[in-house]
Amino acid sequence: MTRQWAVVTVLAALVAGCGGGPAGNDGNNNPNNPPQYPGDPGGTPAAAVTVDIMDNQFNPNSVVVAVGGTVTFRWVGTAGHSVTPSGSPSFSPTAGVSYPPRELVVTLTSEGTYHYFCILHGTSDGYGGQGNMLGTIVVR
Ligand SMILES: [Cu+2]
Repeated sequence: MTRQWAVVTVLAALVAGCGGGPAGNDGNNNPNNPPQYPGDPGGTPAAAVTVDIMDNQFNPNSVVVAVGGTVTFRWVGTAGHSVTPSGSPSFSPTAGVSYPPRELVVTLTSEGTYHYFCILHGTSDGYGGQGNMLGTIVVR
């Protein structure tokens, strides 16, 4: 293989990866291949953070808050999106498919790693989803 072809092959692999979400997460309907939630972003826990709900991603998709801190979800995209907890621990309140202008404030009172997704553009533990709207809240 020439060097040129090697470059083309690598670029093609990168482009393919962008369309299908994280590598290894193509089989969203496969319970043996569950969605991969973002990891702990590190850093100092904040008392209050804001997550923008874009078309179609949570930005940032992983945050660290202190115990008793808040996450404010702010709908800024034009499409409908939900904030739906996945697994345990869970949080409340949550939001069904909603449109801007809307904000949802969640207070996290217990340490843990919380996962959530959009029911239209994320996945629920490997079943029936599509896309890549997955988010993580780390409370510590
Ligand atoms: Cu969505």
